Amino acid sequence: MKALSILGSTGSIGTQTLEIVKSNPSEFKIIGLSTNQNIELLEKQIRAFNPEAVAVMDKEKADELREKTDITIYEGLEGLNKIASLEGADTVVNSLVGSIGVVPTATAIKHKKNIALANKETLVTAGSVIMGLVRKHKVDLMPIDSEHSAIFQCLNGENRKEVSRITLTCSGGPFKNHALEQLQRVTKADALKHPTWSMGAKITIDSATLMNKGFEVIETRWLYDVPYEKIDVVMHPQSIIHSLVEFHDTSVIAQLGWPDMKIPIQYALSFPKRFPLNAKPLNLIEAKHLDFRAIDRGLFPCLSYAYLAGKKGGTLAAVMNAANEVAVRAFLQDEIGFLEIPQLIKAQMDTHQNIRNPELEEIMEVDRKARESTQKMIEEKELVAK
Ligand code: MN3
Repeated sequence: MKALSILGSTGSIGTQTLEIVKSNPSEFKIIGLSTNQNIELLEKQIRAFNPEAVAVMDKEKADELREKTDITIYEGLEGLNKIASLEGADTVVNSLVGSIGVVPTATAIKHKKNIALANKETLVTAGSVIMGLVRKHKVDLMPIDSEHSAIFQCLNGENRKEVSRITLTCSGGPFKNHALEQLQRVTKADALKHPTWSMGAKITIDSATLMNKGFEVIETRWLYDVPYEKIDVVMHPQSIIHSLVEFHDTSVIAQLGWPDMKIPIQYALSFPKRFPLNAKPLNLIEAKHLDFRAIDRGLFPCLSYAYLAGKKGGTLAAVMNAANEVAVRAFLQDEIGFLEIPQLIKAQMDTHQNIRNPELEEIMEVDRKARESTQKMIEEKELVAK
C-alpha cells in the first residue's frame, strides 16, 4: 500500500488524485493534504480520507478550520514543507500551482519521499537542483502530465541512448486558428475555454499562450536527459496522441487515449503496475481524424522563450516563469491584455543577469525579484499591447 501526501488536494489534479485513491482503497492511503484557501472542500476531504495532518496556505483560513476540526493544521509555506515531510508518507503528490511548489518538492526529496509531480514550475524553475537531489537521495520522480507520462511509457524498457527525437503534442489551445489582430482582443473568458482538456485557470491560460508547452519542453529535458535539439512540438488539436518518441532506426512509439488526466495521474501512482481505470476506452473510428500541423511561433512566442531559457540555462527559466505567473494573474484580473503576457515575460528575460549553476536559495531570490519587477511594470503600465 502506498501512503500519499497531496500538496494542493483541493485543485483539479488533487481532487482527481483523491478519486483514484477512493477507487483503490487497498492500494493507497492518505497521510497529508493541503489547500491554498478552500477549507470547505478540505474539511470534506479530511472526513473522507482521515489524514494525519493538513496544511492551509492562508493563515486566516487555517484559523477558521481549527475551529471546526481537531486535526493538526499547519499553515503557510512552512505548512507545505511539513506536509511534504510527514513521516508516514512514502510518496508526495505535488499538484501545487506556481513556483510556490519548488521548495516543498525539494523538502520531500530530502526526506526520501518519491515524487508524483504535477507542479510544472518545480522543474522549469529549478530543474538542475531538483534532479541533483533526486539522484542524491535516490528517489523516484514520476510525471503527472499527459505528455511526460506518454514519453515515460514510450521509453519503458528502451535504451535512452537510442532515442533520436521526442515530439510533444500540443492541442494548440483555444486560439490555434486566431490571427494576431484577433489575439489582441481575446478575453479572459475566451482564454479559459480549453477545447480538449479540463484544467485549473492558471494552466488553462498557459495553454492558450503555449507557455505551458514551453514548460513541458523544459521538463522533458530534465526528466529524460535529452538535449533541446532533440525535443520537438507539433500541434495536434484532438489531443489523442499524447506524445511520441523516435528511435535511431526511425521507429516511432506513441501513447494514445482520450484526453483524461486520470490516466497519467493513476499511472504515476501505480507504476510499475497498471490498475484498471473506469475511463472511456479510445475508439479510433469515433476519433476519425488525427490532425497535425506546425506551430506559428510568431503568434505564440512563449514557446520560443522557453527554448531560449532552457538552452541558456542558469536562472533564466526561473525569471521566465516568475514573470509568467505574475502576468497570468494580472490577465485573470483583467489588468492586462492577452498579448501583454508574452511582452512582460520577454521584458524580464531581456534584462536578467543570468546566474550560472545557481543554488536553490539563489533561484528563489531571482524568482522573488522577477515577480516584484513584473508587478511594478504592470502597475506603471510600461507596456501597451501592440
Ligand atoms: Mn500537458
